[in-house]
Amino acid sequence: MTATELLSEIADVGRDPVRGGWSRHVATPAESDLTEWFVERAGRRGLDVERDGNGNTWAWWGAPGPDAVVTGSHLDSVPGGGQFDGPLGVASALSAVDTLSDRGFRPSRPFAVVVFAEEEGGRFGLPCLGSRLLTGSFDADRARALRDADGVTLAEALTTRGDDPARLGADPDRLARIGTFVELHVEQGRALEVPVGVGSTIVAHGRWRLRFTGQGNHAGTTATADRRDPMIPAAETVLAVRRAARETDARATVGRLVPRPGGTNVIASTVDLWLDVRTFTGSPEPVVDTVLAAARCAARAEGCAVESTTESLGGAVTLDEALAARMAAAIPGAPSLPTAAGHDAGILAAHVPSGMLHVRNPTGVSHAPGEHAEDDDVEEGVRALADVLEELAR
Ligand code: HGY
Ligand code: MN
Ligand code: MN
Ligand code: MN
Repeated sequence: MTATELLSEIADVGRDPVRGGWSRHVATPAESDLTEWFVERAGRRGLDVERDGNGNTWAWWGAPGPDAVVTGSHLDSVPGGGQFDGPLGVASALSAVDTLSDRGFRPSRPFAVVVFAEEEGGRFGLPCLGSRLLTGSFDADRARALRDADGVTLAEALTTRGDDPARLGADPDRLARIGTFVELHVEQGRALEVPVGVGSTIVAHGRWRLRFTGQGNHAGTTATADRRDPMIPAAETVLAVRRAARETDARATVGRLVPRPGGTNVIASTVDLWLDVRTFTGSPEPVVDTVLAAARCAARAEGCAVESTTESLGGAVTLDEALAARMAAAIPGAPSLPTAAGHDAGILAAHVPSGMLHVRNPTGVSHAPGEHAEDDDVEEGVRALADVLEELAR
């Protein structure tokens, strides 16, 4: 099957019936319709499927074993996300297996297609959760206690699914099996002038949550002078984020702001604000320090309190240069491409030689319905991935 056909199946299965669009909030790492779709599609190709203790799904072409060539991506998305971020890598991996089979190729070393769990952190708030747990770069006890928007912990979600939360955590044997990892991903930005680019670097990334606490009260009967309205320092902080980004090369975003209780005629008691910061050079922390100083100042001025929790999601990553050179040699004319998006390849890169292929996105839009890749470029990406995988697994 072509990757385009597989993508349209994923879109049908993963369409969000309530919110519409492609936001396929996967109850991660619990089972979901999309995981079942992948298991069925992999099974049709004679791949042996297994789920690891961290919710990642592995489809082996032949017996699992050491020095495996592994390719894949993720099937979860962000609210209102695009159709390609994640699914393009999974669909292209399955289609590349078809292409290699049609060529009469059989891998001479272990070979797997992997779907990592909760790459966007859309449910439990930590991106690349499945690959971080696999590699031991996030503590399993902290992971079990992560809560979704309804207050359900990851441990509860797993138990409900019939999975065992005790299985979460570093999986050194499984990690040691991976010889090389390659993730094909839709371009997130608009730099490519040819169908396929070879990933070079991944930005440093951090997330912070700020909670402003004031005094809930009546919107009409509370005089302005008597208010301790947490929405005010929150609003000041959103503007401080933009100022801090302008003064550096950082990309800083407030995409989520949650007042509680959330009544139109109610002065909020608390306002939660989530901050996402990426930097190409250095780390995000100095930018966040500037924002936190502004937030504390604004909170004091309004008579509110502010507390912050942080999750440094890792420094900038340089993908394996020897692998990138091998990939570029297999794809004539493919330029090298940095990315400002986080990826499972960036997590694995600290442990195994990891590489990325990016497929041109003419709109440059990502994490929104406008995200796009032309069919011809998608097929070009599959051909490139198949050529790279054949080179690595022969
Ligand atoms: O957030 C990111 O950069 C990625 O798309 N998960
Ligand atoms: Mn994404
Ligand atoms: Mn992605
Ligand atoms: Mn990714």
